[in-house]
Amino acid sequence: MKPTVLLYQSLPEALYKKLSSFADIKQFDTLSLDSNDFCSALANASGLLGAGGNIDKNFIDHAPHLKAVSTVSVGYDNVDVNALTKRNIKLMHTPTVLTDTVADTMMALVLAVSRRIPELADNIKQGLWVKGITPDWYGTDVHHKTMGILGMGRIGKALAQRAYFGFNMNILYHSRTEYTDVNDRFDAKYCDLDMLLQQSDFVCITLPLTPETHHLISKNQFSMMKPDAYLINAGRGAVVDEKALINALEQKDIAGAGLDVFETEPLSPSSPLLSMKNVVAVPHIGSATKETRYAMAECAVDNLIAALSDNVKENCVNF
Ligand code: 8YV
Repeated sequence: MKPTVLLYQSLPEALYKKLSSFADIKQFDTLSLDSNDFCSALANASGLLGAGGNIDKNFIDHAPHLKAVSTVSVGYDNVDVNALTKRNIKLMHTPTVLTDTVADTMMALVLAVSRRIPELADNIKQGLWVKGITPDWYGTDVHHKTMGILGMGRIGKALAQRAYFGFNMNILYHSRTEYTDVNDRFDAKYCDLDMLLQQSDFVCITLPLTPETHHLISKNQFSMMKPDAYLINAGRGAVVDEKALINALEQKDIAGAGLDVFETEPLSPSSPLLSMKNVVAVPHIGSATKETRYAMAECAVDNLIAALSDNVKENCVNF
């Protein structure tokens, strides 16, 4: 008998077919314990596949037969991993396929905010380009500046590669571990957080959200940054204390921010961040290209099939 899989996002047709040849699929738009249909599907499901939502102990208590959760993401801060582990439920994720795409997004934010691309592109559209440009439209150079990378996992390394080889940047980084290969390849310097904040022109966050990283960047940390430095965040919103960020931008403690992630998503249209010219905010698009989202979905389907067949070779978070 085929296992039952609860799918809570859409899948490209070929991947849906692949999964349905292995499992009976019950599809929903989101995770919703308020719906009876959803709860009865969850009660029978061996596998769960989708992205986001709050997968906590209460949620998995509704899933007595669950054997594997396959998230279409690298991050899993929305999942209570301990609760899954206690129940012997595997958590699968997609750590490798999105690395380059997220690093590209971060570099795009670095350039967009420092060279003021969205702001100045908008000026043309508004008919404001009527003579040669004046210094008030000048941006700030990226090449040969110092990039400080917080978190040196796959994405941190891919960002360092772009910044060092593509833009001749100096690389500082802070992470749990020092990596000699990173030091050697990118002539990078491992340092503590304070030094990174004090010396970087671009402070780039690639960290996951954990109890240790929650609000790691707050009022004190902004006060250590150079007034002409930029904050770039494509890790998780809550690594940064957003109120303190807004305050730092208002007080001109820092020059600007390029943000892909926010404490609450979707970001409220009334957020003060959206009325600041020196903020480039994008709607959590780090991995959102056609190619990478397909690869992530494919990886998640393969992960779930492997986990439900007791054939896991990679991408398992907890076993
Ligand atoms: C996506 C991400 O937003 O993988 C992650 O952890 O943050 C992004 O790639 C996520 O996968 C939602 O689909």
